Amino acid sequence: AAKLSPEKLLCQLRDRVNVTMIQGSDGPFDTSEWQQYLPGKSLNETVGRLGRCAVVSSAGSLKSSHLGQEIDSHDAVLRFNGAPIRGFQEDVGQKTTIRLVNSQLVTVEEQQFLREALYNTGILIVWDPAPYHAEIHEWYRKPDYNFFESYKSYRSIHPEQPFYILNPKMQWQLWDILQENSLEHIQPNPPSSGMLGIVIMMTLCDEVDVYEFLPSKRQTDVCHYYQKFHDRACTMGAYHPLLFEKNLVKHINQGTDEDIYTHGKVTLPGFRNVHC
Ligand code: NCC
Repeated sequence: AAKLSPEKLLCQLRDRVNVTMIQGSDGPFDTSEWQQYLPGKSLNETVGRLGRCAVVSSAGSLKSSHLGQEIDSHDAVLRFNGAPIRGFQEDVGQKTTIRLVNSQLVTVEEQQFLREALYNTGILIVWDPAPYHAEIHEWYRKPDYNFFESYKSYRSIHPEQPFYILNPKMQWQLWDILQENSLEHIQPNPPSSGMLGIVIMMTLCDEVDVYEFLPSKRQTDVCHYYQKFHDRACTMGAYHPLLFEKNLVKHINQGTDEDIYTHGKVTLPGFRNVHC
């Protein structure tokens, strides 16, 4: 497969990756029971039009980065899973507009998820690794993690907090583009939360700065900025096609290599500003 130019690749992402949240009109969620749980407003209505946005990876290389102020200067900030703020503001900032969590966290770590104050700020979005190009009905019958009951519990405890379920079609539309633009065969596992979050923000914002997804000079085997755990697979990928995601993001970066090296920063256009 020949690699597309950055401009063409951006057009493919804009036109083929359909970023939507599950709505009450989507079967099998079109029941009166589900109507009580799914948010009434769309994500677009909830966030409004966003200008400059930041996506903060959870990488260990954020430690001692002093990027907090720069990150908080954005109109909106997206974070992942259980990535904390308290005690790390200097490096990762304190604003959280959206938190994207995987279904494993919501299910396996349900008690923490329901209790920890960390999750009560901003808009929550959960995603689940659905079978390849499965219809919503098929996915609903066999999700990777059955997070639906935990989702309902959370909604009952925090009915005012917007909490969306990502339409699972998006991950495979994105995966297809990753595969088409890679020379190697990619295992059919869904993209990481990081890559999904980047594309979600590209649909909502005019411009997206991504921090420490492409590692800076601080690159380390320490998995997360908030833990002492070492594992190179966190940065390079094992289950998720992380290396391919990072190559693609590098290809469409509109910022400088210097910004990557010093700040781990990549700048991407929002899809509104992509003209095909
Ligand atoms: O680690 P995780 O990811 O929560 O990180 C969020 C995103 O940041 C980017 N990242 C992270 C670490 C690193 N050294 N380099 C990076 O680039 C990645 O883009 C990553 O997606 C996930 O994607 O949802 C993941 O979730 C964890 C875990 O489930 C959650 O943290 C909840 O505890 C997965 N780890 C395990 O299952 C052990 C991880 O594989 C993927």
